[in-house]
Amino acid sequence: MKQSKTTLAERILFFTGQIRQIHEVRGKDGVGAKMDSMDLEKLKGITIQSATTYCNWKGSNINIIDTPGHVDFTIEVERALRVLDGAVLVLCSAGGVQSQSITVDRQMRRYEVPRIMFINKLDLAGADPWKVLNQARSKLRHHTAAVQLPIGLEKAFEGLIDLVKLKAYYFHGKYGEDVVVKEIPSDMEALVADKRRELIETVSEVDDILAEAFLADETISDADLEGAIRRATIARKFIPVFMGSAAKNTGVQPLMDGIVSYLPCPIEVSNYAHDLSKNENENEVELTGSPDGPLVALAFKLKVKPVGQLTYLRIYEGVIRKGDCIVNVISGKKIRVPRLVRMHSTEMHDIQEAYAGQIVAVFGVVCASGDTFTDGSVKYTMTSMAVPEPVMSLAVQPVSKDLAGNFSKALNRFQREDPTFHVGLDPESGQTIISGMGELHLDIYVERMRMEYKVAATVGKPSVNFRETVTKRVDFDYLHKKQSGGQGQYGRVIGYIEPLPAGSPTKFEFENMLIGQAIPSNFVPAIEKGFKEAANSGALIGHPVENIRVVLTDGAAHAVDSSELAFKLASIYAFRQCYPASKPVILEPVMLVELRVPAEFQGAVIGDLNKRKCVIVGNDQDEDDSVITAHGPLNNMFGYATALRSMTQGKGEFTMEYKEHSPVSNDTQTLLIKTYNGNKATE
Ligand SMILES: Nc1nc2c(ncn2[C@@H]2O[C@H](COP(=O)(O)OP(=O)(O)OP(=O)(O)O)[C@@H](O)[C@H]2O)c(=O)[nH]1
Ligand SMILES: [Mg+2]
Repeated sequence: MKQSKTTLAERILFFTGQIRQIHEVRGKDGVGAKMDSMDLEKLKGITIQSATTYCNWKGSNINIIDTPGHVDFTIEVERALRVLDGAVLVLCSAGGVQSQSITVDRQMRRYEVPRIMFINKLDLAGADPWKVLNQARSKLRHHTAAVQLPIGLEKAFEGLIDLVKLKAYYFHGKYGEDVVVKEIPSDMEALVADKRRELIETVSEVDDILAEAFLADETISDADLEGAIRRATIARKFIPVFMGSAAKNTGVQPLMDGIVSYLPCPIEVSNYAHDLSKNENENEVELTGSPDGPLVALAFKLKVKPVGQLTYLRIYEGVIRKGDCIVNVISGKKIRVPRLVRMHSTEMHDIQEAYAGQIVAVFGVVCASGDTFTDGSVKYTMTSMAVPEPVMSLAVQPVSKDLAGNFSKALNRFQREDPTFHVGLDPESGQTIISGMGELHLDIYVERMRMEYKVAATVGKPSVNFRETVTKRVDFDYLHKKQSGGQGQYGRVIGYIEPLPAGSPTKFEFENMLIGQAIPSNFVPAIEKGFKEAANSGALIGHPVENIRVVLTDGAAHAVDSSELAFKLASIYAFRQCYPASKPVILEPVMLVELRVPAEFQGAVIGDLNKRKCVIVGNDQDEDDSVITAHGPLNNMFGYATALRSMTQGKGEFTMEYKEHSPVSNDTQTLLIKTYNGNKATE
């Protein structure tokens, strides 16, 4: 069940005057929400890319990023959390803490982002904010308490009580724009007293000032309580819980008040950079967050437009002005800022200058995402976001040759914009291979290629690159002789092939150990070439043969009929003849897999890993999670993201990286050879 982040963002933009009209995600008017601007987002009703906007609420400037919820687009969440000073974790009051909530909450923790929680959809049947709050305590280990109480629930949901100010709020007018403040209904006074006490107690546990007043039984004013909640939230020791219904326009304005009251402003957050002019161990500098210092800005996202690159910047210190020269600390390049804008989803609003704390975009500045810009007076770099490695690959091909231009244009753009999307060529088949975070991730790009670039593409099955190798020394002695009519061919090669010792830096070695003039030395390069060519395609399944040494010890030549071609052919045939006797094996890429799953799923996950022929090399407990390390064949891991997601209700995370090529099992080898020969026979 979706949490409605985009629906909530739409209300925020409406109440802050950034949009004049509310449009629903997949609404009947066909317009769609402001923050889901991409055609495919409107079509599917899901957020694929995060959208950036800004607003002003009661005098405070707020930059907002609406992120996708789906784990395949996790990079969008990573980069948003990298640059935001505070976050609103939106939960559904019926669905509660879901798998993606856990993942996102873990990311918020990684970037040490203070957060508040919004329990949405109180109008839904089965809405139970207290159940969700308890789940946050147990599943997310949040130290948390409600700062509001609902007046009525489900169909009868009509307003909220503010536990700090002790007032009741109702939302009148067509869009709930008219907030009516009333006294607390008398039948709710006891409950309110109870919940307020719970709030004070919970905050007291992590705030000494409030604890003192609470223990001394002093009366606690609104301002005391508000101050304590703010301190505890910014210190990431407490998460205040707000409630409402975004779609019914109930509770959005108090949430905005909460964002201003409890989340930090830029100068209250510590941000660090590395000073490249200093030693590695002592180069961390704290940024002031003030406009007075030298400019330090992080490029966290970019978009490739037909007319140039749009680069999103978070400014951490200093000021940036249109026309300024800024320096890319990574490349050392000095660039003039031709255009400075504030993004309102896809709209660009031109501005002349921007300050520390703001999120803006520059147009026409080429850089990579993760680059740091300064005014040139300092050499600071900021750490970039965590970029996970792609987990699966697919072969793609445009259906017709005419589409090749647009096909590569689209892939180039996607690859530059999304660091989790990789494009490569399969050296063996020459096909374009795309890699990414999961099936949805790759599907979306194939779909975008069709919608935005009019390129229909065929998609293959995921595959891995096998290799072959020899395990035993074998001798060869091959005479290639053709002396009937015309120019003859004559060449004889004698020697052996053997496996290279483990850990050799090269994958193919050729050694000439000829003594005397059995073969004139000018033919030796052709012999080496012949063996190399033959090793390009092993006899087992046609994949390259690696870790092999070819030694030439003897041979024979003919005064007239020997030629480079004759010796090259002799070598190719010699290799093919002796290769089967060398006990060749197929090698497959083996991955280092690291999993983190809630302990309750450990048994199921390990059982499945065994079935996939993974070897478990580590299994540790980390709080409620099991951290499992395994080595497993990539070929058995396709679809694993999906499998793990369903095995663990989406709560499992894993990373996978290439470790080495190792021999496949005998059964697998037999099967692969059978398939290869079968395919060859049908060709
Ligand atoms: N009953 C009810 N429905 C709501 C409420 N708020 C939003 N919805 C509906 O729930 C759905 C939420 O969709 P989105 O706003 O796109 O959710 P999201 O969290 O942005 O989804 P992703 O970005 O794809 O992760 C929409 O169909 C909304 O109409 C609410 O308060 N009550
Ligand atoms: Mg959304």
